[in-house]
Amino acid sequence: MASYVAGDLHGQVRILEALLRSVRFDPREDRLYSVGDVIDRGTDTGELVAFLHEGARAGWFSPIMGNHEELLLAYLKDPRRHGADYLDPGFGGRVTISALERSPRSDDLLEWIAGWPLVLSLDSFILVHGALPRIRQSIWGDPDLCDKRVDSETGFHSCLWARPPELYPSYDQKTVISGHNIVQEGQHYQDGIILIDTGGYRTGRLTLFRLEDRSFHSFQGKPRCG
Ligand SMILES: [Mn+2]
Repeated sequence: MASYVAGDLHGQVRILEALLRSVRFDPREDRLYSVGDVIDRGTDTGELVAFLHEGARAGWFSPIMGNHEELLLAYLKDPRRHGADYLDPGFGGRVTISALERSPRSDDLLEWIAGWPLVLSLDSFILVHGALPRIRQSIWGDPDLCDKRVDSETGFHSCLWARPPELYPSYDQKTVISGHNIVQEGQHYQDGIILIDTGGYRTGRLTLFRLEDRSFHSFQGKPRCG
């Protein structure tokens, strides 16, 4: 059995399938985690979400929330307030909205996405989309702060939107695995922090990190974007 963490997928279901084949992923034994930003940008977002929803039901897939999922949910609650940001071509929300409009199961899918946790703590690893919020006056982050540190105007969680240099290792010595900030190759960004978003929606390159032997696995495909 092996456990893999995928970087930001943004609808790139074809590249994910090829990557899973290349590591001989076996859904009967192996596990796949996502660090969020499953949706938006990619024209196959609807197909990817349906595939992963099946995976969650079958027990081989576990996601956490990304800033794209957070803005989607905010947009659906208040389209007038968040429409300009979410539907901006640079953010890429339109493909997700049209996929939801076409899906007979959109209510199920949205309920599922709304339940994704902000952070996931495993034995030796912590998954968070952007970064752990910093414990004040320290160099450490704390997963328990993820649901507490919110932007006072938007209510958005800082752990989903953080950019360098605001990335902090966890005080409990677990290795933090994040997406959101694009790197050329999956890498040890600094002690205790691993970054695995290789910008697949524009580079065509998706990356997995295997927990058991701390190895990186990438596949170079062709992105399909809206
Ligand atoms: Mn992101």
